[in-house]
Amino acid sequence: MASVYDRQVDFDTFMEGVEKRNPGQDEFVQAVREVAADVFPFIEDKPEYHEAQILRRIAEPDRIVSFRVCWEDDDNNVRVERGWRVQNNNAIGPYKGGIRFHPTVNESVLKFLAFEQTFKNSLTGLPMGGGKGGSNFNPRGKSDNEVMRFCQSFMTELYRHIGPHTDVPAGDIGVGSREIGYLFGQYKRLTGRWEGVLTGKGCEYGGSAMRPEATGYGAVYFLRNMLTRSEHDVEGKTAVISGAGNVATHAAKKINALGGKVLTLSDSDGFVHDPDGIDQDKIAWVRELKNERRGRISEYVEEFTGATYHEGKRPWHVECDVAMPCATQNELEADEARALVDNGVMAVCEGANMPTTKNGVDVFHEADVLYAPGKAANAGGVAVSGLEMSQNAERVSWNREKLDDMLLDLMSDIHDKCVDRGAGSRGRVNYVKGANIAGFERVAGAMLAFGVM
Ligand code: NDP
Ligand code: 2IT
Repeated sequence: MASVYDRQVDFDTFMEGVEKRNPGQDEFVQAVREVAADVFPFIEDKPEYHEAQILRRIAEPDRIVSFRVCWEDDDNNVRVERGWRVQNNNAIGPYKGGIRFHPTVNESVLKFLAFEQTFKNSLTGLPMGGGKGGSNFNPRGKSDNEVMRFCQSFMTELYRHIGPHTDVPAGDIGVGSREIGYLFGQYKRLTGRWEGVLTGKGCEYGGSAMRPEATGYGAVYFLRNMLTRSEHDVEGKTAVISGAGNVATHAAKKINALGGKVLTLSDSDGFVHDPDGIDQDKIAWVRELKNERRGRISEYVEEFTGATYHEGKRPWHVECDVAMPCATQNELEADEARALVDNGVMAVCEGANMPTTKNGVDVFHEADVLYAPGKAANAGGVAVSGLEMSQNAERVSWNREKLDDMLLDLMSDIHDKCVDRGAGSRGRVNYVKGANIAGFERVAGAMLAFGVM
């Protein structure tokens, strides 16, 4: 039997080792398994990758920094949370990836996100390695001052590990423009330097136009590329979207702009179904609800008649042409995937990271549904982050039109890479395989060049 030290271990032995070394880290093991399932057949006849243990090295973060974050709430209680930064791989550029504030954050979640980010960033073609950070801090119900104090305390630890040439964080769940402002301000105060250490900044202080929109718009551009390839279009299609945050609302806006109709949005408490369509005015209202009033999606039905709210439920049983999970990981399971297929879904395009479970993905593949994994479809966000880094380095700012054109090109390019590497029989494309192999090749090529480290 092969041991984990054999030069050419097989997939099962490799995964056994990953499980053994990462006990209880289910999300991380899930993400590694999904990539390894495609990479192993690809490197079968490439002994140099085996000998250099490339995949094993990518699946072992370069380092994980974890720290205590103390802050005082508005009633002067001392609160203690945990913060992390997972620096997964910097073979092709500085570590790059978001920061997530959510009570479900733990080391497994951040390790899976940093691992996925490594492949996603590679697919963009830009010089960015993979990282992710965050805290189990729950922003829900906190005042602006509490969030500010938390962010300042978080950055007081994080600042020594990041920099424009080492590691460049951005936003993710629970970290939007308000939080990036507090984090950037504290970094500047601590170091005395104004530099492009974070992306997703406000436009007043070095942020890029189109960055807030980029993930959601980019995901819809990817969806359109998939549909076009099979001679369809977004126009006239109904879309079921989960989430009501940055990615979900921008995806919804672009679906509307291209002539589609958005039927649902959700948050962690439930979803709203609006058969009349969630048009641009309604989306503007949702964005104000979420970003200014910090409200819940359930309030939608008090504002707009004809819509229904479904407490504790996810939207995947609503009949639609396309589905876009844009909330969080493992939010679309096999039975829900089956419901979508039974209802005639034609394409599933992920705005979130790993929102579909492994069994759910299998359902889509077996049913021949066009299915785009997050690491390809949601890469527009980090790609425009990369463009924000370029603008900061050059001390220039580009306009929306130029950036939107660049985003369109970047998404087409990622789509083409997936088609090229994921081509199957009878013109079919396995976008998961395409994204995994194309993402892997570039990082692996760089790692081989560096030798053993
Ligand atoms: P936001 O914080 O703006 O919105 C997150 C949304 O998802 C909220 O509606 C939130 O509801 C919901 N949500 C969060 N956690 C859960 C959960 N455990 N169960 C159900 N719903 C949940 O985050 P973003 O829109 O930025 O991120 C959404 C997804 O997109 C994430 O997977 C993120 O990693 C991914 N992503 C984000 C990018 C970006 O540029 N922002 C780039 C690429 C990917 P509630 O308010 O109830 O928590
Ligand atoms: O998951 C992601 O790609 C992000 N949260 C965005 C990362 C970034 O650095 O812009």
